[in-house]
Amino acid sequence: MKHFAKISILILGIALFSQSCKQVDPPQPFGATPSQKQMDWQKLEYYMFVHFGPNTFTSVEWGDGTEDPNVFNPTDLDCRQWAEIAKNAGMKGIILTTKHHDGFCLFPSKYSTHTVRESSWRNGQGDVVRELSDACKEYGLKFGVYLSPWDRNHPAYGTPEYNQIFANTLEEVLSNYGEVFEQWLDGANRPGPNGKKQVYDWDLFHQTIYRNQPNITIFSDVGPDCRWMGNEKGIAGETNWSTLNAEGFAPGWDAPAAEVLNSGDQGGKSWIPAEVDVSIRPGWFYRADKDTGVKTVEKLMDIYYTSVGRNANLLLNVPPTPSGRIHPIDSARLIEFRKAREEAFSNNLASGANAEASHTRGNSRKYSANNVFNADYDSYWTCDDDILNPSLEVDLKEKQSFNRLLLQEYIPLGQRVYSVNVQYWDETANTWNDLTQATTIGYKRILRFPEISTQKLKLHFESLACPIINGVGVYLAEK
Ligand code: FUL
Repeated sequence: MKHFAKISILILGIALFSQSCKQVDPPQPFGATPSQKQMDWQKLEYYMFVHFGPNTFTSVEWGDGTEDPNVFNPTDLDCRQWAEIAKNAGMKGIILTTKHHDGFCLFPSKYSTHTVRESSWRNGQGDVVRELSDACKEYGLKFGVYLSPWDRNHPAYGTPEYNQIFANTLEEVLSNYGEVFEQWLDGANRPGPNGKKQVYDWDLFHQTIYRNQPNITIFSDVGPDCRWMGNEKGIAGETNWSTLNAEGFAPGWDAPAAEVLNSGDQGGKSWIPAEVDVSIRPGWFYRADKDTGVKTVEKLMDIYYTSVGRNANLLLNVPPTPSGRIHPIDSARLIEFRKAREEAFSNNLASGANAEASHTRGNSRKYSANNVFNADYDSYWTCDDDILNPSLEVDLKEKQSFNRLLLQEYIPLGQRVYSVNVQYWDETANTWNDLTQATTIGYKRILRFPEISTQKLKLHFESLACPIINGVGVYLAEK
């Protein structure tokens, strides 16, 4: 009999082992999903915006296109300094205003008479786009371009001819300076110098952009590749879907309401993730009288939590001074901001934790709960297709004090979770108590709450399709 029991246990063991090793198919993608280039873009998380041009010298936000090109005269332009600062700040790239609403081109465009060529700066031989794109290559940074379709200088603005002129200008910038990771298309559209409003040919613009840079991400109010998130304060929606119903909408006046852009559309037809654009200073362009208005590190951390911490990329504007260099106040602040992020997120208190899930897909080890702790982006915990409300218990192995919880959904298979409720274990009362809750997760979600000491957490998910979680981190950030 004893012998028989041993054999039975062995058979059971083998059965369980082979069950856990058997090939269980991953979940099918759910709804709209990111392309590979959108995934690459999302992983950049944080990069620099640079507003630079005649406005830097005239102290206005919107030049009207009548400014003398000679006002543009940086005495000590140093794009390598911008790149070095961006690199040291932990940023992954730089997007430059190559042509703002005043129409002035920071490169010698063939399609305009309002450019660096018409200025006496470097005897009309200068090219800021060349210098910055070279500096980005040297420092291993991505290079992106902003070009305003709205042009307050160009005489053809407001006529059908302008569309081709703008497409030609895009082509110039996108074919002469190497790889461009993002094309920033500003939706602003007001009457031009002749009082006429332009009807933009977005299809022509998009075709031109993709023809020259097949891997580029196009930003506008409504994508097609990433979207504006509805304000310039750095605050993405607490609910933030990377999906949007963009059909029938266009950038500018025809864009969806700001609140819609802020939260995206649950179940939206297209994958159009949010990008948060915000300035480190009160305006987009440098003004000496705003040197005291550079955002504090606390404010920048807040913005980090409401952008990267809410499933959006952060595009932080750092405008150079009329000398052509970034002000020391701004660069010092960027380093403090980097240190604050490192201080908060360098020590993951869940790195050696153990997780138990209420459900695991096919009971397969391939989808086991502990996958949420490893660094491999493509390994995750998930459940069978019909499980929409599973829970995950995290055992930190010992009591830990913390005040941040970082969650990541495996978005290559779509954004699914619409609610997560977090409880902590109260060992004295022997109960699970509510700690915090959130709606969407997406690529990355960081939850903030008052410091708590506990050994165990329980996460309850509610999801449109079986949730797929590839990251859980627990941190203690300075208050
Ligand atoms: C807006 C522009 O009008 C501002 O000047 C700035 O460039 C900002 C990033 O986009 O639409």
